Amino acid sequence: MSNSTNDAKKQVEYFMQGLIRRNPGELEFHQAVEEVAETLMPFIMENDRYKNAQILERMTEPDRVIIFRVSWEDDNGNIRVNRAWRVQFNNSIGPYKGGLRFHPTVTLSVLKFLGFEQVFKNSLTGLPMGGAKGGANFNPKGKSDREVMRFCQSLMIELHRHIGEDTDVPAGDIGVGGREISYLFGQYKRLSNRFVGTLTGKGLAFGGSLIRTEATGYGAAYFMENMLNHSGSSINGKTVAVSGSGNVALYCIEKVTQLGGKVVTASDSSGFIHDPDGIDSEKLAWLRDLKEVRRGRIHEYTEKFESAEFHKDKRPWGVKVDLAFPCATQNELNGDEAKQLVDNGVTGVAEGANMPSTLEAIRIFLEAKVKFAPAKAANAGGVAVSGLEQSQNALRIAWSAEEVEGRLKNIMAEIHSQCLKYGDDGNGFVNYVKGANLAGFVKVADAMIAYGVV
Ligand code: NDP
Ligand code: 2IT
Repeated sequence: MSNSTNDAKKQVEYFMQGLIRRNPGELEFHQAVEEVAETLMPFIMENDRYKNAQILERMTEPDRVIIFRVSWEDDNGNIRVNRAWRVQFNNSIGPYKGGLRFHPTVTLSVLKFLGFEQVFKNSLTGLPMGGAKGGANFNPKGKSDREVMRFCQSLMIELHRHIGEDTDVPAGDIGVGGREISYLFGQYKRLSNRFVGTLTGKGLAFGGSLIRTEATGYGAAYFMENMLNHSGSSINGKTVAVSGSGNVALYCIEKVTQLGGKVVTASDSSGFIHDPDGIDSEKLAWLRDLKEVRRGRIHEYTEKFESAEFHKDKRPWGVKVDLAFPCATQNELNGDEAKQLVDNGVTGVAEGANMPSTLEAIRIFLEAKVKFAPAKAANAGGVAVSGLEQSQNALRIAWSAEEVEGRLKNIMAEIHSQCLKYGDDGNGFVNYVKGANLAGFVKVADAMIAYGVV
């Protein structure tokens, strides 16, 4: 190991000790920062401009965190209490922007990791957006529409004073889709008495953008296609594993299939299905109805399609595939599973979910020279089209689906170029983790330094 690599390693250790001391127990946040610090530290140490500015210390401390109680009444008249947060991480290059997550596992640590990554991701899109994340430890599963509505309305009574079209613009994430955004936006409009684009992911009748629903999954597929094209290959003819069966997974499956790939898996928190014949467009339409309309469970797929098998409580990474798209949740692909994928000949992995791969899994992919697209790059299509929804709202116009998808495709290609600029090792291998972290970092860091000591 060279001296400078050794120094950078020591600096990362020292930096992480401080971060862990300041943020005890926030394991997901530590993990997200460590991944960034490992790739950024050598660059920062070589550039006095960033080193002297204590820029990593500043960028890992959110601008502010809002924590509040959400009380609501269930269908039986019981009073229920949840906790909600909005982590406004960094608005150096634009208004805060990022999703809301409703899931029982939501904690401050989870929202800080998501908010921190959002800062880099939004910077990579090239659009003027800062980074934030929010949500609640509320479980929408098994709740009636009216219960979800009352929860959303109660949450917005507090949240509305902290957001605005030029201040902070929330959107969806796990457990927050079209239904929830509609309730949230309806309540925001009543409280503020203004019709403005303060949330994205809205319905098409009230300011939503075409292709926003599809954008994250489509974008991940486009990014994979960009990576493969760069080495003279493509998705066409490849066998593909996807995890999850929510918003990101469903539209990732759709675009991969359109690009000629054969998707053989999908999952939810109860297990995964393996369909060696592939989830074609007809089966996908059925799966979308199961998940988006009937809110059913993934095993029902095997009752409908006999070619498939259900693997209870298992994840799809043991299936032999060429490409993998983890699209469910954080830490859903560990070191052993990464090794299994590599042993089975995987050549490309694109993260549709946020931080689905553990640090060990990422190291294994990079060592094996797998084309590995980190979430900040691969799933940036969702927030990018949210940015386009904001633009359309500000202009009071609506673009066609072709217009929006064309822009999405260009943005994903531009993110790919940015990753090459900073991640190409010159020997034919691209480290997209390094590329995405550095490209996302430079713009935000330069803005912060320009503002002085902030
Ligand atoms: P959805 O709520 O639509 O779907 C989530 C999917 O992941 C479901 O299949 C769900 O299964 C599964 N899942 C969630 N939590 C767990 C868990 N703890 N263990 C196993 N499976 C789980 O969410 P999205 O598709 O919107 O989000 C998926 C991922 O993509 C998240 O990491 C999110 O942050 C990220 N993302 C989303 C964007 C968007 O635009 N929506 C943009 C960029 C990233 P089950 O139904 O059983 O819970
Ligand atoms: O993680 C993400 O990028 C999202 N959940 C989308 C955020 C947004 O503002 O569209």
